[in-house]
Amino acid sequence: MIEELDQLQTEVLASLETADTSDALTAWYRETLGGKGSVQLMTRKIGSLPVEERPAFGKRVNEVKEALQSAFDVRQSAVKRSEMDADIADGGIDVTLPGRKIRPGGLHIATETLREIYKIWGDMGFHVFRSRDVETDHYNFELLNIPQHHPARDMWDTFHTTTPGVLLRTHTSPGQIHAMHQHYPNPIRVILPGMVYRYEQVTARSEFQFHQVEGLAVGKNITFADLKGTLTGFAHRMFGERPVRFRANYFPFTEPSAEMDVYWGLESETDYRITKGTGWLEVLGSGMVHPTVLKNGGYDPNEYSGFAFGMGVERMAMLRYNINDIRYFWGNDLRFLEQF
Ligand code: FA5
Repeated sequence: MIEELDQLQTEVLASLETADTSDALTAWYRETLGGKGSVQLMTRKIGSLPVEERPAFGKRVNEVKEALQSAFDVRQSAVKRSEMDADIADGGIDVTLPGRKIRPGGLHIATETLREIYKIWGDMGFHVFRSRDVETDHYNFELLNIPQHHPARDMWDTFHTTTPGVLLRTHTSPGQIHAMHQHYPNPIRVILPGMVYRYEQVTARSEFQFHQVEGLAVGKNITFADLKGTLTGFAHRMFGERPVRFRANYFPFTEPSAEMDVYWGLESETDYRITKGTGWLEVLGSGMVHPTVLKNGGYDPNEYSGFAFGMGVERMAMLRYNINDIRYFWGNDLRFLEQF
């Protein structure tokens, strides 16, 4: 059988030498190395060989395939070159025509905003901690003090996978627990960026997938004043002189909790729509890390405290660049994307 294979190799190599056009080469490839080509058919004969002869035959088949492939590559580039030379000699290529314009790519507006956010937090001593998009119910909810059937689960409409207990994270907060497990017992100052997914109605201000940047600071004697001061400092660098305000709120994993709004304005009908008639756009949720969450992360709440926040990146970009509909971000319309 090996002799048959060697003979086949000699024959097809000889026929390769006679293939002198791209079409002939394509046909040669189909008839030899292609799915139903002669070499492939030979390979199938392995089943009819005695078991002890199969390894040697298999090895030889692979050698033949490699040799034929490299002979083909060499032949193909020679044929292409001679076809091109012939084309030029024929005057078929007009080298005086202007070249095709290269359209340089650019960073997506969400990526640019994320980088801006990293820079500001980096300057304040926070480093980036990556956490996963596909999470377990345990991390996304339970360790964050949201047990099964807790009414607060309604705050996050969830995409579940077909594996029970596995879901697409609804927020970046499960990363808090991963960060605590990894850093214990050291103080923590991290931001956790990433895409989050929610089974919710798409509107001018809400998408079903969007970026969040979570923040987490854990240490001794961290207070609510630290939270307010740090987030206000961030907002001033991000949005300049726009006023910010904190509103008391509820999150199961922080106590007390607050949302931060940035002033958007209330002049046009769009302003009314986007700010629900208040003039303010909510950009983040925050609060002091709940003692139960600290404990779940391995930190003793009698000794440590911390603050956390989760901000919507597209909402930040809307404020910075005056974009009045969040759906533009992932609509992939170049007329929008090219403006940034
Ligand atoms: C949360 O997701 C909490 N995990 C935030 C948090 C973290 C609170 C740590 C306390 C401590 P919320 O669902 O409000 O909270 O979302 C946070 C931010 O994401 C919002 O302020 C908003 O800026 C943005 N956001 C929320 N839903 C959407 C949406 N559908 N489309 C775009 N941005 C959204």
